[in-house]
Amino acid sequence: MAEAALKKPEAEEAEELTDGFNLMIDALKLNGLTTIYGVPGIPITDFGRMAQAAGIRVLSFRHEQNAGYAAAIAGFLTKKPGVCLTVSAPGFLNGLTALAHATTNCFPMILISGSSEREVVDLQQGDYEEMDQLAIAKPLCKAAFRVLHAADIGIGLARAIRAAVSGRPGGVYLDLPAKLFGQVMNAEAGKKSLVKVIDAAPAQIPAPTAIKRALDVLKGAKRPLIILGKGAAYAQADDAIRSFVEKSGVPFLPMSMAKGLLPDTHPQCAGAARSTVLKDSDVVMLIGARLNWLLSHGKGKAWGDAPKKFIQVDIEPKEMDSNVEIAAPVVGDIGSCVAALLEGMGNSWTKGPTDWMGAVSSKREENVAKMAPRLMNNNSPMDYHGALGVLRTIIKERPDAILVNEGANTLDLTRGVIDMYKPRKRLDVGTWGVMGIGMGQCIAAAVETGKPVLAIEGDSAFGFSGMEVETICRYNLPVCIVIFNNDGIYRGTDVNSVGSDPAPTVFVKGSRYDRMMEAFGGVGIHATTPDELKRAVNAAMDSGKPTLINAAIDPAAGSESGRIGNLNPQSKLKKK
Ligand code: OXT
Ligand code: ADP
Ligand code: MG
Repeated sequence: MAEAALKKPEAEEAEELTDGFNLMIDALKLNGLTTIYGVPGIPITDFGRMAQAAGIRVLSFRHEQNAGYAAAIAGFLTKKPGVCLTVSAPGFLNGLTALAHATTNCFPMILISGSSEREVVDLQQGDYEEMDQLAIAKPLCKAAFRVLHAADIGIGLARAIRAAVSGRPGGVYLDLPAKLFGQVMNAEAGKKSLVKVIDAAPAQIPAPTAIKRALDVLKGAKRPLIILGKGAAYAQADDAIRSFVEKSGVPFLPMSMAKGLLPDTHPQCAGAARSTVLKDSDVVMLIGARLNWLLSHGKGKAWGDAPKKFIQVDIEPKEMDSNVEIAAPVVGDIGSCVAALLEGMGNSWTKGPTDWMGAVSSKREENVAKMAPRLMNNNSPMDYHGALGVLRTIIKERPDAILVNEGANTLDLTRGVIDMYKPRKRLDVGTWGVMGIGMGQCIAAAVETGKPVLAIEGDSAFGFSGMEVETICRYNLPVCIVIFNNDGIYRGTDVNSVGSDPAPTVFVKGSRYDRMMEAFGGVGIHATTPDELKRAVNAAMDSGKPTLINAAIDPAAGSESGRIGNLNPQSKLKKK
């Protein structure tokens, strides 16, 4: 008896052990998830440290929402789930907007949050940061899982990865209670419990009949149009999409984040003839774009009176007929669908009607010519066009740079003015038109691609994530932020006619955002003319140093809600 008791500790010492911390790190690495965006704290502080020590890149933010937006856009850029790591309750909630945003935009992302003890939370006994996080996350994401046993970490992460990237991509929540991290188990058994996800997003091959139907509808068109959405950009089927568009001879309209999939300067690009092609087309083929508010739901004034037939290529069958009848649904992944369409076209496909392409081209040239002189002004204070004129040339000269863009006028005018030349180079507010994606997207774009980043930010938009300039400086990322500072939301000119408080849409006049960057060791510049702006941005892009340029824009230059003023209700009873 005494002998046995003496032997036991020896046997225990000999057993190699692992724990929840290590298993989670091993599971992430096994699946190639080697970057984490997050904010440390109880109960995941040590996890972040250990992950870093194990070779995972851990980017520590100032607010979880920005880390979440970084993870979401990392998912878009890489087709792998972007990982965001937060603490419990408040940190989790801070990350939740980004998780919902990822789901809405069809970006694969996993929000991993530490949580408090189940036994206490479920009895509502007031644990530290008590919250039933799984229940709260569920309606806001594609799937939500909780892992209670260290031996289930491998399966838990595998389920999260598959849910995020297969079919229509989206956000997934993974709940890891504090106790899980410290759970110890046999190292060999732990290793065996890990799962390497094979073929996480299996190809979804379209039915041959669907391909034939789509091509028949396209062939019958007199005024066809192809709309490319960010799903097409996400699919990374760039060559096939380009071949298909060129072989079809059909004008294409890129949605905002699909700009550059084919260059905006491509002869078939109808970006500068948007109203014309929406109104006058008779067959519209959507590739990875939804008929949501951004396309006026496929009906109404924007689409004109002529009857239209829609072809829709999408991985999500339920997307079909969501707003209008889809005459030719093609369900499958875009790579497989476009390859099948190309094959179905054979070698003798007749290009789309040339008179229609000609009409679109002349409308486009007309709009481009109308805008050109406005882009050349060197006014001070700057207007949007003068400032964008120089930034447009900078992107033309540096087509590999990634452009991040948010605001209202700053967003809408940048989208129209700045041509994009390569796929997945334009990142913006996406389906919700959400402000606050800016700095998170800058950080993830720089980290995931290693390319220089130019952010064009409204002063309001920047304020939602501005503190992350410290993060940009801390990691010394090649990010140049240009703030279009017009002293407010849409404009800086509103006045409160009845009291001394400022009007709700205006900020401190003449703010110097450039000094925020200087506070953290980055370069800050105040630019008052397009020439100054050009010099400052070129210097920043050449040096790769974190830079913030405060571009002083005429406070009266913008319009309410940018180009979506029609969605902004105005009271007829308002006191003047
Ligand atoms: O064909 P026509 O003749 O029609 O012409 C079109 C094109 O053919 C032509 N065009 C061109 N011409 C010449 N050359 C070229 N290259 C060219 N390219 C195009 O130009 C026109 C217009 O083309 P476009 O833009 O393609 O077409 P259109 O009709 O605009 O397209 C419709 C849409 C709906 C697809 C498009 O407008 C779109 O994508 N819009 C997105 C809008 C959006 O998402 N906006 C952001 C939200 S606004 C508001 O909600 C804001 N908030 C509230 C808030 C939010 N959002 N989030 C959170 C978390 N909290 C609060 C706030 C606080 S904005 C905001 C801050 C704003 O202030 P800032 O200081 O940041 O910004 P400033 O406004 O600058 O002050
Ligand atoms: P945009 O805002 O650019 O118009 P949306 O976000 O509305 O684009 O639409 C993107 C669409 O692309 C979604 O309906 C989504 O299901 C689809 N999608 C995403 N990835 C793929 C893919 N790999 N294959 C097919 N469809 C995809
Ligand atoms: Mg503004």
